[in-house]
Amino acid sequence: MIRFLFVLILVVTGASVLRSQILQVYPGDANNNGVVNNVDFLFLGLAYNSFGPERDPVAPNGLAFLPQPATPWPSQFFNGVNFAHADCNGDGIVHYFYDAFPLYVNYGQMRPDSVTADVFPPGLAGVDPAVHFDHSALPNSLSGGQTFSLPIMLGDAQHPVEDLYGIAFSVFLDPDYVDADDVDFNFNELSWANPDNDRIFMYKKVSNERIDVAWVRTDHNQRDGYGRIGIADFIIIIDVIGYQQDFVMRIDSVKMIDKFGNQTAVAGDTIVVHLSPDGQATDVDSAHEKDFIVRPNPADRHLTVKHEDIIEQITLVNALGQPVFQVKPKQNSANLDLPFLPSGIYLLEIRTTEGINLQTLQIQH
Ligand SMILES: [Ca+2]
Ligand SMILES: [Ca+2]
Repeated sequence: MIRFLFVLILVVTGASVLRSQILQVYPGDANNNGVVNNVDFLFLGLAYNSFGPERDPVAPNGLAFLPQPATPWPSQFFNGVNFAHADCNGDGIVHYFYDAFPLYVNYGQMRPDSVTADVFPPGLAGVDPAVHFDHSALPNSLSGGQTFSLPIMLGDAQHPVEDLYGIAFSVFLDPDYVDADDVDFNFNELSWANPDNDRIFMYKKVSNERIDVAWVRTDHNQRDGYGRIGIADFIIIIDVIGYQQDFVMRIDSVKMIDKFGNQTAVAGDTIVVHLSPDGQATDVDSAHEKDFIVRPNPADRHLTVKHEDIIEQITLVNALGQPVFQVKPKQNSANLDLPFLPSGIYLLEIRTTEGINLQTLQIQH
């Protein structure tokens, strides 16, 4: 009986060793945590130019997000994950495009059995370095259809970064004002972080409100410094005509790594973008530019107008210049029930004790 048990243990142990010699690679999940995202792109950089056994080159659906049998490579990441997982296309080398492509195609895929969430250590603004937009590059005000570019900065003189190898972060947008499909990121420029073009980058629209970004070096050398590393281009949605409100963009979910994969806390950013009304509607009394609220815009049958001064009269004028609606609230705010008006652009005149404000209003049913 004792001998039988001993043999059984040997058999079980031997089987587990055999099993461990074959890995199951999900193409794109370079860090093998069960989900494909911008953190995996950082792992491409960590394993860049490494070689190992290729997978079955003629396997059907070889790039699909399915378990693809793979022979382990000689190297592994700091967390014990084998480099074979970073060979997303299975050709035996980790390099750009061919391995980034399956990552891009399978982006957001999750393994049904197990997902271990990636860690994004929260940085503290003013204490840790931050990845942030260059706020000084933002125009004072923007209007519908206008493009603007914001440099992407990492660290500053007070909070420089040390041992930068790669960084992943997400940009959160307001889909009422910015179309995520029209946002571009560019990290091609030479900088303190990229003096030699030994870097790769990606960005991917995750939703109308979120774009994931990753930037990572490829030469296994890390950098110290601070300042500009790239630039982002945005365009204000043309339909915001008539809006006169601020909106916010954020950088969040930040993960910076050194060349070994150790992470450093890096803060994100919040930037407020100021919108101006379109050219037809200029403020008669510019001193009161920001002192009133009109919402919603576009409106259907209901409208709320608030002003810091007492509103004497509100008049809605159609595109022909004809008044189509008028009230005299004599107070700071008014909830209006509008008559049925054809969809289109109207001009709202808000007359207060202190002056007149004009605002375009879109009626939409
Ligand atoms: Ca992953
Ligand atoms: Ca490859």
